[in-house]
Amino acid sequence: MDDFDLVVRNAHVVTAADEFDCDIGIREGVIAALGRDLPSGRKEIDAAGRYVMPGGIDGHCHLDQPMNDGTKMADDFYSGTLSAACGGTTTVLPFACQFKGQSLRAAVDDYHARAGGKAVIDYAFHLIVSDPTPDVLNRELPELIAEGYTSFKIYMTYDDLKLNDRQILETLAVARREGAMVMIHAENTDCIAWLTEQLLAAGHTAPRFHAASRPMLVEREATHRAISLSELVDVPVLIVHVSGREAVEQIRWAQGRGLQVYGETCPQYLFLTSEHLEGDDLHGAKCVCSPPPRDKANQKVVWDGLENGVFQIFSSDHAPFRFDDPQGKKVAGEDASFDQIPNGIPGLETRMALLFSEGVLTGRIDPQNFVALTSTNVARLYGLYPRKGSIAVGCDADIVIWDTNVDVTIRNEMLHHNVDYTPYEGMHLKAWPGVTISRGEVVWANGRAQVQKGRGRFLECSKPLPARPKSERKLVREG
Ligand code: DUC
Ligand code: ZN
Ligand code: ZN
Repeated sequence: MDDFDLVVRNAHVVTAADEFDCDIGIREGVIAALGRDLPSGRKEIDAAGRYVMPGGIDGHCHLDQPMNDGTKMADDFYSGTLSAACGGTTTVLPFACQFKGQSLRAAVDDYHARAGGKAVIDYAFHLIVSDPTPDVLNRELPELIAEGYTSFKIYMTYDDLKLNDRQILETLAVARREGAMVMIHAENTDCIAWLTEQLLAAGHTAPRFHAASRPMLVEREATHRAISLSELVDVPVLIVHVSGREAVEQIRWAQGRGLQVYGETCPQYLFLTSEHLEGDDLHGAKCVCSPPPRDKANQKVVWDGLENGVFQIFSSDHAPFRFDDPQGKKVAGEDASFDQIPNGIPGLETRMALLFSEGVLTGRIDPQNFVALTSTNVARLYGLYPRKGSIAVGCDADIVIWDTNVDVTIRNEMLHHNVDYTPYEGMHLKAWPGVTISRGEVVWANGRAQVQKGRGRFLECSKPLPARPKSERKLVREG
């Protein structure tokens, strides 16, 4: 009789804090022992010489999110989570999005129906609050937070989603009282509308003008305002998908003043620039996302922010729209103007390898920081720690074993998403996840997915400690 279901032998384990060599013994999906020369497992994997890290947690992705503009997301919970697993991610947090006029509860129920029976790795939901009526703020949101939906996103732009400053204050106050983490999409909506009008009137309709309609000033102003509103309410906030210097400066300024302002960035701000939107045909639409990618100098600023602690998390912001598809990037036809192109790019499967290859292997990001940015901090910020986000006794056995002696050229056909392109086509990487283990089950190995549809479990999130205002923090341990 074996002691373990699975033993990962000779692992070079990296966590957000440590680096050590050991065997990992897994029983019933949980890490049961770390040690040298552990007894046998029913199944064994020899990881000699390889980095073994906590599975990635993608804290920002969009899967099968209902749309009301004629578009349809290309990935549902099956293709999206399959793609994530093949890229070394073992937990995803997509968004249950409230339409204006809809109850939050209805959005959550609908989203469960979309996820159930499909996901191949574990998942939790963020909420998107777009209609903060008194009933939503006083009843629905507190009830949902208590049930394990402990983070939500609010938007400062998009007519269908945006909140005004008064609504933001009221929503932040609920987050403070109830202990939820608030993610903010910070772009000034009126500036974007005004610039868009000017550009279209001048006949500037090509995809590249998407970037011109959302310059960094627009992000800077909204980021500053979001920070100010959160300071007024005395509640932590997380600024998502930060694109470059101007927003980084605002976040660093706030952090320097002791405010609890967290930052997220994404691969598109390290590896793409606004030049990827160029061309007079629609091809630039493939890289239309918001905020838009900036320039090379800003890529450096974002790399610096990952190194020096401005950013706590690195997420894909996977928002999958097919290019050659009337429900995707071409929803408004071949001659669409930039403002009619759905915003978002795919990236669930490439997120981890891009940062490992171009960050860790180049020495820009140390291995512990890589784990923090891609897994541990995500778990902490969204109430999944310590079940997720580490390699320690008692954690779910969510593990990625890295291949680092490889030469991978990214091709869309090798990816498992349902999108007909990747923005990273042709990039050469020196690392790729060799094995992904989700709750003790191998879901990706030897270049093959081994997944059972629907095996992924919904995760209720606890109230995250980083969402608690410093003024209210007290650590209590009973017993
Ligand atoms: N914001 C996101 O978070 N994702 C896709 C598009 C957007 O504007
Ligand atoms: Zn956003
Ligand atoms: Zn997003």
